[in-house]
Amino acid sequence: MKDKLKSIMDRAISEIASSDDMEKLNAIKVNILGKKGELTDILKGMKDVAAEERPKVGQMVNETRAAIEEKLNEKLEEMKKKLREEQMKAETIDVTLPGKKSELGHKHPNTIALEELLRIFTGLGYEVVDGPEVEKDYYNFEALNIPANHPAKDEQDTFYVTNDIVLRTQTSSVQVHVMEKQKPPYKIISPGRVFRADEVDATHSPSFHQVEGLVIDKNVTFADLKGTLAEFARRMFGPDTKVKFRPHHFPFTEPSAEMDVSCFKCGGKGCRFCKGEGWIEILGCGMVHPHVLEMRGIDPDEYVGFAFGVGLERITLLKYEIDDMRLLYENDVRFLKQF
Ligand code: 2NM
Repeated sequence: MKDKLKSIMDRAISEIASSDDMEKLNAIKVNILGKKGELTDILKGMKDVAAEERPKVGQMVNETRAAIEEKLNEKLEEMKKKLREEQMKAETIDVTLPGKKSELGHKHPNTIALEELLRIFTGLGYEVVDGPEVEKDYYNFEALNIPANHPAKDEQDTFYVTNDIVLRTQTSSVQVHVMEKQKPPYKIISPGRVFRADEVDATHSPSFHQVEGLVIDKNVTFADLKGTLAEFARRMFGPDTKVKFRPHHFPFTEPSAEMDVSCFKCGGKGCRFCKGEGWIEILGCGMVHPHVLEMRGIDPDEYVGFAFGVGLERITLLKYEIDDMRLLYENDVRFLKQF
């Protein structure tokens, strides 16, 4: 019996020593210590052992079992340690490597200019409103006193969706909606995308942005228009900016004017930037045409007002001294990063 136990023990030790993975180790455990294992067989054969010998044999079997279990555990720990070490090696992180920077986006120059413009007008008490880019012909043209035969309505100039639906050519259409839904007084500003059937070049694009303002109240005068737009010019282009109004024609305003600002590069002396003029054209404006008010059921003898329209891209190009509008739409990050 003693010999048999010793031979099991020796074989177990050599098998454990030579096994190189956990599965083999487990197989050894099952074969020797398991329910049908060799050591268990010996315990089952105890009934053939003389009664006085049984405690001694039992003790020997238990000691062998304990010794083999210890060897198995030692080997298992060794394997686990080796595995952990290999894993650690594979997962080493070089904390001295430079980190990966994620690219941070920022505002488009048009957005920066728009936000500045809106800050100025909301500061003057204007409310920002928007409306649909696809409009009924009526809201884009007729309600603004633009007659059916007006050249702006030509298919060469306007994108038609159907006969009486257009891509808006100006955001004044938004103001028609406001005048339709709410009673005066109004003091609103409507920024947004507009569309005109233009070929792309340095100063034109079929889609660009406008900001239009409208003030309607009792006793509003042309002096209010001049004061407001002069203040806007000073806040947008610098405190020394001067303004000049030139007579113009718009169907929706009477009288109408275009406003120039003194060149903020040369202060009005004339330079390359203002093409020697000393002045830069900035916006169109005027007193809202009585017919526009009448169409909305607003009595032109009681209410008067002024309106203006600014091309956002024009402001952006001037502000950042960009000489080609196409740069604003190409989304070249090298360009956009500069602002
Ligand atoms: C401009 C120039 C002058 C304008 C007119 C109106 C409305 F709705 F009151 F009729 N909104 N905007 C207007 C006036 C727009 O853009 C160059």
